[in-house]
Amino acid sequence: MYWDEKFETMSLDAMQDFQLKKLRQTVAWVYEKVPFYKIKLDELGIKPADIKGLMDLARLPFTVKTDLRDNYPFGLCAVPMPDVVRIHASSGTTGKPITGPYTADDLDQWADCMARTLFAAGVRDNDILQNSYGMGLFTGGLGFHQGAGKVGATVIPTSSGQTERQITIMQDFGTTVLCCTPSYALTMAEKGLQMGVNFKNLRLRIGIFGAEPWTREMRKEIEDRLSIKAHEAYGLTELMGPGVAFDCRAQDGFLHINEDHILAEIIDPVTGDVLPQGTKGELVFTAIQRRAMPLLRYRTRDITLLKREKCECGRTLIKMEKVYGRSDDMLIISGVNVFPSQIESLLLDQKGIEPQYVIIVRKKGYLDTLEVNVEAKADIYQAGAEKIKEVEQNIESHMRGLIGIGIKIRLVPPGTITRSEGKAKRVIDERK
Ligand code: DLL
Repeated sequence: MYWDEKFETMSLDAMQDFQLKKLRQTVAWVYEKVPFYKIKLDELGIKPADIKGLMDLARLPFTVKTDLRDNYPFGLCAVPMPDVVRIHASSGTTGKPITGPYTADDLDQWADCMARTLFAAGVRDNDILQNSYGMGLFTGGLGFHQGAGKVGATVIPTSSGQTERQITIMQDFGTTVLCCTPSYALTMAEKGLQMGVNFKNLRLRIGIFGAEPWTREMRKEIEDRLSIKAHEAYGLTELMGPGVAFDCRAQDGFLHINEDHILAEIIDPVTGDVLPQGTKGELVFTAIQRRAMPLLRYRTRDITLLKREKCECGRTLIKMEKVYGRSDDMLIISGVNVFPSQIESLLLDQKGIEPQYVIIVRKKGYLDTLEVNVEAKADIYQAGAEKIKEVEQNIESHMRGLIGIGIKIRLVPPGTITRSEGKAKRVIDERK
């Protein structure tokens, strides 16, 4: 069962023919409409007609985050303002926000990509979908809203926050599908428990989580606590928002990319060279159907790998592995590269702790040090200092064995780490 069987199960030959046609149209479009791209392509001596095969994608210039900031707010927009019907934006960590303008047709395509995401997770028109992604400039809220509208599910647009009310609504309205960030799902599970709710007795059966990295271990944790199947959505404001990639019933840690809309490549983040399938590197996307702001070879800074293989769900769309994290989130401790997600996955394997943690990076002399504050389970905390030390030491030696560097583990009292209602802040870098 597919939302769009034609494209989701297309043969590789047909897909590549389609992609080439759309890529050529897009390059011609931005060459004509966006001075930024005309200058870049002219500098490289490339005319739109030179794009003869998908191989030529690698000849096109990259677009990077600073290009968007330098052209803020609408310098990369390819249509006049009357044709723009919506603008989203992401806050960004520094400087100006990143803007995402859409034409009416762009919005429709986005809703379609979101409908594929929801349908693949098992959402149907008889579902009651609680949308707890932030509504507003963030693409999560409205992206899910429109997709759910296409599928015909009953939408409850709660947005994020007011967690107690979320749980009450979930009980009273009979929510069957929950959409929010994985860290907020965890916050809800905890609040529900405090309110005396047994999630097994609710109608909730599916969650669709994304917008931040989360490990397979975290997925299991959320599935157990909320008594649901947890699915995943991936995307970014620059490309449309959620709907870029989604997982299916295989739940194998890989997500199908809507490659009839977006071409994916993996590059070496240092040299910019395209890497072969199966190699981990930086994900680069080219939007081939959008008209308001189609980006060429946009460097996401997200680290993952691509894989094209038969999927048990029957979809032929290329797959990307769950995102390990962003290249800018990678920590280099004593010369060893560590992703916060690696720490999460090792941590969540351990006994005596809650899945609430924060990683603190400090500089001691010339050395960078890592400390992880993680909440103790209530019974461990009550058992006293000796028990706490034992758990800390167990986790430290487990981590040293697997990551190869010393990480200081500090158990903190239950409930003391700030709970997330959106994207969790898991790393505090005190070196900056
Ligand atoms: O987070 C869009 C979104 C909303 C995706 C709701 C899924 C669900 P931005 O705020 O622009 O857009 O942030 C995009 O978030 O480059 C990744 O680094 C990260 N990200 C998004 N989804 C995932 C995911 C939305 N499933 C940035 N796993 C991206 C890991 C993710 N990281």
